[in-house]
Amino acid sequence: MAWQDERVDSNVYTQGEVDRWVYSTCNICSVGCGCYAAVKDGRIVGIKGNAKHPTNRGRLGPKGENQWYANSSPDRLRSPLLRRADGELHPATWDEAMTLLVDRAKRSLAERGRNSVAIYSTGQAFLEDYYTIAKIGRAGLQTHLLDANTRLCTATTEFCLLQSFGADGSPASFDDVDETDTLMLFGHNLAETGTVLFERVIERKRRTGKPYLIVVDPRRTLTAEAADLHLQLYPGTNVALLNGILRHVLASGATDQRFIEAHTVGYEKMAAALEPWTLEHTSRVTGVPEETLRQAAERLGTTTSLVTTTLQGTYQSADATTACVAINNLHLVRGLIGKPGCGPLHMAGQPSSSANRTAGGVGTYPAQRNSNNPKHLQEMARLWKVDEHSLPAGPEKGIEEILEMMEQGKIGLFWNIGTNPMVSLPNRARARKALESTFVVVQDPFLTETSVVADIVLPAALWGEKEGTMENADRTINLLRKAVEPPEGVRSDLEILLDFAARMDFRDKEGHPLISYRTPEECFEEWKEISRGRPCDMTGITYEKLEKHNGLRWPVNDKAPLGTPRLYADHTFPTFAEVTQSYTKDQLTGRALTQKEHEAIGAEGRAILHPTRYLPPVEQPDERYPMWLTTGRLIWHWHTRTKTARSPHLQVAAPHAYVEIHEDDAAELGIQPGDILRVTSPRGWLEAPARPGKVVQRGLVFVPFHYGSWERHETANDLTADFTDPLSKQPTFKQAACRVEKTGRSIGKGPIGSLPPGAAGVVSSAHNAPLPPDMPR
Ligand SMILES: Nc1nc2c(c(=O)[nH]1)N[C@H]1C(S)=C(S)[C@@H](COP(=O)(O)OP(=O)(O)OC[C@H]3O[C@@H](n4cnc5c(=O)[nH]c(N)nc54)[C@H](O)[C@@H]3O)O[C@H]1N2
Ligand SMILES: Nc1nc2c(c(=O)[nH]1)N[C@H]1C(S)=C(S)[C@@H](COP(=O)(O)OP(=O)(O)OC[C@H]3O[C@@H](n4cnc5c(=O)[nH]c(N)nc54)[C@H](O)[C@@H]3O)O[C@H]1N2
Ligand SMILES: [Mo]
Repeated sequence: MAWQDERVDSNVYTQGEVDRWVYSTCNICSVGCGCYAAVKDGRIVGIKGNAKHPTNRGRLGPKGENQWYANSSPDRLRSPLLRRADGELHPATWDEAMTLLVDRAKRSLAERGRNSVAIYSTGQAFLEDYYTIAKIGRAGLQTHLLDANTRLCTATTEFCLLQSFGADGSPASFDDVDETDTLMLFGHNLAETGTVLFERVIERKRRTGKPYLIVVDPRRTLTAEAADLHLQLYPGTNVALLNGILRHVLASGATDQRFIEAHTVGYEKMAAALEPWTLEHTSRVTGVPEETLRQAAERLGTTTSLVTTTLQGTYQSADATTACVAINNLHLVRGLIGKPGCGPLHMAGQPSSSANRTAGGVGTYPAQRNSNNPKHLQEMARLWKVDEHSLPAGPEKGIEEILEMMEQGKIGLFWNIGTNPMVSLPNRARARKALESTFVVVQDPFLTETSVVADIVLPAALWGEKEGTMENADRTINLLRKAVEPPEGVRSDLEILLDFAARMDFRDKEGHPLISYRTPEECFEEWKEISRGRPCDMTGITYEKLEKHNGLRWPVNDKAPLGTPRLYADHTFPTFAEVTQSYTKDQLTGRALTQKEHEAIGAEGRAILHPTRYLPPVEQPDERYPMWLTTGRLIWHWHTRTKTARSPHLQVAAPHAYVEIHEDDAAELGIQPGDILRVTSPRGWLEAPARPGKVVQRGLVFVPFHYGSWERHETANDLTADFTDPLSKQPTFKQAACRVEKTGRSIGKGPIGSLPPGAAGVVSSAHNAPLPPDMPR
């Protein structure tokens, strides 16, 4: 069992009793903690953990506890805004805004053809929203330009799973984390980015000594501090490290030959590619001492159970998909998959990015259908009652390709839902220029940095103000009930999408409206039929059942009425030509294979082992830019801070960006703590105070990416590069070259950047802390 006990974390601010507690799920991060929203006088006044939810047994992280402040922030948008002739955004009615949106969509289709409207959505909305985006996009607008911030986040999860196993969906679950002897966190700073899951791991470790914890990260993070073994590799060398480990595992005879023969294809080619990767060579390339590598390889070669998680240190690194495929290879050659305590757990980041991949709001078709398989498209056409030839086929386009299409004048409308790309896209100067050249709709509860490029702004309802489901990182579908009405003038994403579909008058073959459902639950009921018989079968789910059981893991159907804790227990993989979600891609170039080429692999229910070639990061430090730059997260903030900066507690904990630098590098450059540094890359610069220490390795600086104000010049993505992984098309946020200089200014002594976790008055100890006087009540 996961947790020994319940512990109900809460953060409520009200005089007296609350009126009611409404069933919900935390909308921060992919762990997916069960919670209740506190309602008083029609407003959300707090939150508490759900003691019965198996994921968290009542616990919440600091951001989870603080997410509700944003709901009552006085600067919520209350009406649509339109950019008028004076170049400014002005309030408008919903009718005006929707009429303009529909007009622009029609114009774009008429003037530029089918693939000229792009919807760029999120990993923070609901499965019902994504399914609706898929239906509107594919069957209504007939565009294959559906993408989301999930491209920046978990595209690699999907593509590494397609490569190795034939379909999306992480094999292992959090239950396996509870059971495993060895847990490897690969490029995953769980202590700061999945706080409740980290607590779950650490609580068990304190009690039982298990699991043995291996952390792979170029920084000595809080997570690495808790590890039994920290592999502090050079940035961008994940594949080299994994190749070295795999070669050692193979050479030491630690493989499961029976499993390899019965359940995999491709062993010979995979093994041949590992030949150069002796531990000595691997040590030279990765900077990890040979002895440490041997220790890791021996542990990974002997452990009888293993869960490996991956996150942005893998996905946003050079060779992203290849590194994750190497991890799949490791699990396969040791037969450590489909058994308790075993399997890769390629993570998601956002609370429901997995649902967007599952429901088809991005890239691939709904319910893991293969858009290169005519039979799958026929089936979609039958289910949606549309003409098969109207559905766009072919490979998906990632956001970086969509930006390129904007630069070429091919996009007539870019509809941005629930994401803030002017802070989160790499190389944002280029991205801004592309967006400025296009008609842009921004759907968000707040005016964000992205509003500067918006032609229409649509005010959206937030968490707690709408109903729907989300899918977390381990395939759990969770329900969120509506706690309160959205503020006057604000609509939910689903309402906006349904209104758009109605105004566009999309019809099916029989002349009926393409979309006939009116509520989230009706939408879910339709979606269930779309999922029938597919890997993500949800035909056994109802909203009621989700609430009763506190979430269920897909597939949930007649065979598995209470869901499926781990995939591939029978060691059959969805690689059959007629089932597979993808004919796979060439592991080196990313070229999509044809059906014939896929058949030639001969997988037919077996997993595929791919050769994993190491390619160093595209951009390397040189004389002008002698240091590595990496970017990532702090425990206190959520992405572009539209929610967390509105919590007084979190804002105080980390009010501005900073530059983490090794103390020896700082000493060499004459840098004192608090000195304001200018960090320059080939694409731009930022200025922020220095925090020298031992977290980063020498030659590396780290800047959190949460800070995006156009005025303050502290934005990591002014510096990052827009190179993408050839398979997943995910940008390489984790490696760029930079130069660090002193500006001669300093913020002086005192806390720099971010308080340590557990700081008094900030985290759980802040329960019932009074709000500062200027906070809304
Ligand atoms: N506090 C907080 N939590 C969050 C979020 C948030 O904004 N704030 N966002 C959520 C989302 S959407 C996501 S995607 C996740 C992300 O969660 P994580 O992936 O855990 O977070 P990051 O800080 O982006 O990156 C993780 C680590 O990758 C390391 N890294 C950099 N380069 C390399 C490399 O070459 N190899 C390896 N092995 N590691 C490398 C970095 O040093 C960093 O510690 O967090 C989720 N949880
Ligand atoms: N340099 C660097 N850049 C990165 C990363 C990194 O590690 N380094 N990580 C990348 C990753 S993994 C991610 S996930 C992205 C995240 O990047 P973004 O998605 O751009 O960041 P968020 O701040 O989460 O943006 C969500 C937006 O949706 C709005 N919103 C909240 N709730 C709702 C809702 O219910 N409906 C609607 N319509 N809007 C809502 C919020 O106000 C906010 O503006 O950043 C990526 N960019
Ligand atoms: Mo993410």
